[in-house]
Amino acid sequence: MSDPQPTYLHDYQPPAYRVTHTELKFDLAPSATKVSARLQLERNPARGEEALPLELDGEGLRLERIAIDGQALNPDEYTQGDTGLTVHRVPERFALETEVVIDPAANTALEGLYRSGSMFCTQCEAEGFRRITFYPDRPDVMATFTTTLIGDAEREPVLLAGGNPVERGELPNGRHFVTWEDPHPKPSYLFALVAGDLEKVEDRFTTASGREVTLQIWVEEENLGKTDHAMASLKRAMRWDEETYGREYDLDLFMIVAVNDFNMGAMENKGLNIFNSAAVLTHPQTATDAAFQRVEGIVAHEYFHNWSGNRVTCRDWFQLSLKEGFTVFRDQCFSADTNSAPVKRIEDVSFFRTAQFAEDAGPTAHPVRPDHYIEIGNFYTLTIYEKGAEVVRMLRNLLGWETFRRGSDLYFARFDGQAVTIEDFVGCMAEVSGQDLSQFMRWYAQAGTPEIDANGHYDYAKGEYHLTLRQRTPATPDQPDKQPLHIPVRLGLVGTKSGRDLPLTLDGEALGTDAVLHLREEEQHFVFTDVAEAPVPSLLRGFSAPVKLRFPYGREDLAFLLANDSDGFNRWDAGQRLAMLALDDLIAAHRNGVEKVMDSRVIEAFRTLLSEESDDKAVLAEMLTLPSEAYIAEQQPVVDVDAIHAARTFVKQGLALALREEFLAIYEANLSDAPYAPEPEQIARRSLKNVALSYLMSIEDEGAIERARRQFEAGHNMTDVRTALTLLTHSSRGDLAEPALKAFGEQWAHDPLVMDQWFTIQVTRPQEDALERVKFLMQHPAFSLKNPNKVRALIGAFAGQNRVNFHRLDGEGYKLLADVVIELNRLNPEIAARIITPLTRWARFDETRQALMKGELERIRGEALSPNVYEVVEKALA
Ligand code: B3K
Ligand code: ZN
Repeated sequence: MSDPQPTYLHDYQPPAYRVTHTELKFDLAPSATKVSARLQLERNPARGEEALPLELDGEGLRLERIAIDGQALNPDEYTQGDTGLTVHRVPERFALETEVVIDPAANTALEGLYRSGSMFCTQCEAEGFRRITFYPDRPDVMATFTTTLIGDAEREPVLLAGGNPVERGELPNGRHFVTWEDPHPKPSYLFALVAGDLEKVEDRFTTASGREVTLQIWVEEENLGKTDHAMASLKRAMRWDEETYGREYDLDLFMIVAVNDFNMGAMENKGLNIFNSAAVLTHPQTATDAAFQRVEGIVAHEYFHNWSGNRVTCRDWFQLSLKEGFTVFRDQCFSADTNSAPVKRIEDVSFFRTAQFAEDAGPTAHPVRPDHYIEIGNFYTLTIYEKGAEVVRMLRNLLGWETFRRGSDLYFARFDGQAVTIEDFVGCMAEVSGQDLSQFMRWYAQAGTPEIDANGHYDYAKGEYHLTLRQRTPATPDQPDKQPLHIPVRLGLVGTKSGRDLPLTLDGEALGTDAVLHLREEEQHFVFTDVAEAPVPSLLRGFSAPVKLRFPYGREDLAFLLANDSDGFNRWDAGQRLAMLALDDLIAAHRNGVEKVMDSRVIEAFRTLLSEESDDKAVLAEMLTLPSEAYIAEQQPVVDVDAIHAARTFVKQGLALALREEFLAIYEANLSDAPYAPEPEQIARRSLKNVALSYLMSIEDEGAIERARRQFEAGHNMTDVRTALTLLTHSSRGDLAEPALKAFGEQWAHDPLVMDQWFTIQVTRPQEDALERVKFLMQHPAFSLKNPNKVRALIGAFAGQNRVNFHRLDGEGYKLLADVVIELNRLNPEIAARIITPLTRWARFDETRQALMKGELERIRGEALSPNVYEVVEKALA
């Protein structure tokens, strides 16, 4: 087998043929489904006058018949290879008919048509449709679809596809059929079907212009009681998109289906969204607050794609962030509007700075718009999604909401029904605003996290504050030299006497108390005049750009900002920076074998937080949460997992010992018997209470252990139960944890989503037996390597969240992950190429661990690899 070859953006050419209509018929059978296709094709003038051969993608298809305009082709009229089929000569306009047979039951990659339990379902993005039939499987070929599904009336009473059902009927031998028509031209990646024994929950939505839309959520019968929240979220999202972006739904029917085996969270197929059951099903007894919020966000995200993705789609897969970055930005704003906006921003940024920064610093770093790939399935990344969303957020901030909205309106109006590029999107924003966004476009082309070094001083005599900003983006693979970016830096100057934001005057212009500086050069100086008192600068407010900003803050400065900054996000960030300074000292102490001493300023800062009556409990809970081990690791030149774990534990225990009474009071004050609701106010109380409990449990305070035990046994809701069970399991009190785990495992043996949590709780414990537990649990009847949720819950959680045990010095953690990758490379390459991530970050560790990790990567490289794993491993070992 030759090495897989990259595809390059600069090689893009329009398709030689367009499909105007696609007619599909599926005769469903688990191991031999017959797919008959009839495509109306015509030469594409955009490609030129020449009569080119017809190239179709197709993988793993057994061809039974091929005909043009009713005339079967002779074997010498076409060539079939591993990845497709070429018809040498075709007319200018013609109908192509094919019949192929595929094997859904053998499809463990979960791309194309596959089985999930007893259901049939599809996943076509990015290139799954070619595993269903021969087709120009690229997003710039858009056609209307008519789909007929034939199934067994008893086994598959429900037959769904995108669009509207137009015909149904009985057939001989207990078979039946349904025909669906989708009037909106769509690319093949948005095709979907589902067949099986499903039940539905139905609701209605009337659009702003009066269209009556039927909303359906299809699930297996036992999950009928778990759809309320998803349905409510869907309706809120539909209304929000009308009110915020002026976007209405465009079919009479919108369906969501929950499936248990799914590679991602969900998929925005036109009219028929297919969801990982974990991203749609909720119940107070089985799902945590975080899961409720995740469901709300994903339901909204997929719905929003109906415009940003489906009506206007991507010309090619290099433009993936055109739909994903914009849609993530839209779902973030929706969640911010629906819940607590400051907390949403803190959560998003906290995750972003941990995980996307790490991606940018690793061997798979790539720009928001990559210029080449081997396997597009590897590019559904934090950079494309989350950094893409940050770039759109910067545009919104640069233009202001009103102008941004006009740009969005123009984009949707001008490109409706088309497959377009990132230039088209940014071009609309430039056009409506009159701004020159050419330098801004570098955000799409340049990989890596820009770093800003900021310095400032106050000139008492002149009443001036001088600020210098210097930017630099470190080299990333394939991109040694970087150009300066256009970086919006939002800031305020907080007066040290008044504790208030001071008025900002720059070059004689009054800017209010909160302004945006435009950093475009490598280095720029800003002189603020009429500054009446010495300030502490509050920089990069709201995380106004996805960069690392360094400023030589002293601990007093940070404690001051934590208490006084008017920007909620920066108050939180000041607390994180303060904790980081203390953690850095403790990490050094641990490494040098010096006695650790708790920084009293951190204790005092926390005491102040705990003593103030906070009106925003959710923000307080975030402020009380220490930076995660993963985030701390990101800040270290060489990651020492043991020192980080020890330092963080030490700070947590130090705070718990010093503030025991305060944490106890918070815990007690936020207990509640109110019936569970996933509402911001309740969620805030629970998270505050549970943060307090986790501090108290870090010192295994007897009262706290008793409270955790009671909280578990009360079984009020999954948020509380899971927190209590996690704290017990991660403590040294095996006598309490083991019976609790056993009871929980037995109680929920029937519920795969709860069992996922049961796996994660156990394999993330810091005790030394964690790795043995992983191995043991991999044999559990509820575990399967074929199910991506199980792989994530057990293997992903261990390798990603249990840092001390995954990085064991005997290399057993690495070996276990490599074994799983090798197995998954055969079963499900997309998941294999994701789960391998922690091993690819070897360069961040000490030499011993580097050698062990590289050794495992080499072992993987010795296998016959899928293009997915091949691409990642080659980059990791380059
Ligand atoms: N667009 C899908 C991605 C699925 C791709 C998997 N290979 C999910 C989403 O972003 O909404
Ligand atoms: Zn998406």
